Amino acid sequence: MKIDAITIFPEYFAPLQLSLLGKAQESGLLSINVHDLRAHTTDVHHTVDDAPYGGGAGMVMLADVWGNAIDGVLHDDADLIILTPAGRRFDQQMAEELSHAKRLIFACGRYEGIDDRVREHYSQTQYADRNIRVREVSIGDYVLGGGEVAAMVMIESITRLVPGVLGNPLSLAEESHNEEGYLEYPNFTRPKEWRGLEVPDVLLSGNHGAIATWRSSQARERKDTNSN
Ligand code: 6GU
Repeated sequence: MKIDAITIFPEYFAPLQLSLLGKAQESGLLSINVHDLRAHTTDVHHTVDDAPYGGGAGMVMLADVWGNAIDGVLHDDADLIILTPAGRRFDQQMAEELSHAKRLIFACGRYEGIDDRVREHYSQTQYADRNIRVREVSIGDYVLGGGEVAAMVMIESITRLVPGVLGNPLSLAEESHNEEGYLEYPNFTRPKEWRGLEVPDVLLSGNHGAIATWRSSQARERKDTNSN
């Protein structure tokens, strides 16, 4: 999988070099390239935004600068993801879908977002015919300062589903097993007693049927407790 991210703050993406994602890039399983939007500005001040037509608060990012930046990384068979709090909510199902993609391009908007003609332009049939699909995505119902952190959340959750990226594929199988609405059960490790709190007896019983039953009832209870 090849990932490009376009941003005015490339430094935000430094953590992607750590841990399993860093290893997956070293092994060639994954390539992640971060691009500075300002490299595509056309004036001496490196302007990336301007006041909105029609008035109102904040600034809007320039279509021309974004168009130049996106054209620089665009390939056939790509998903162009525009990060905006007004987008479709990201979830595990979208992560699973995007984990099969060949190329992902993340456009990280700041301020009041990107001129809407960018979305409109890359949604045209000439791009659809090249199997380029545009989507606006949000990671949840709260407002961030920009799309960078949202893109990183998506990159981490998508890439760990790419075969070979996660250390232990068994935990993936168990996760998908739990996808139909069950949150995971509580886990315990040594010691058997900690600050007066004991590990549930059933987990020490060696009775795998009883353990499975206990875990599924605990997962259900946890889901109820933590539901909004
Ligand atoms: Cl993708 N961008 C911003 N600015 N805020 C968000 C978001 C994205 N997703 C949730 N909140």
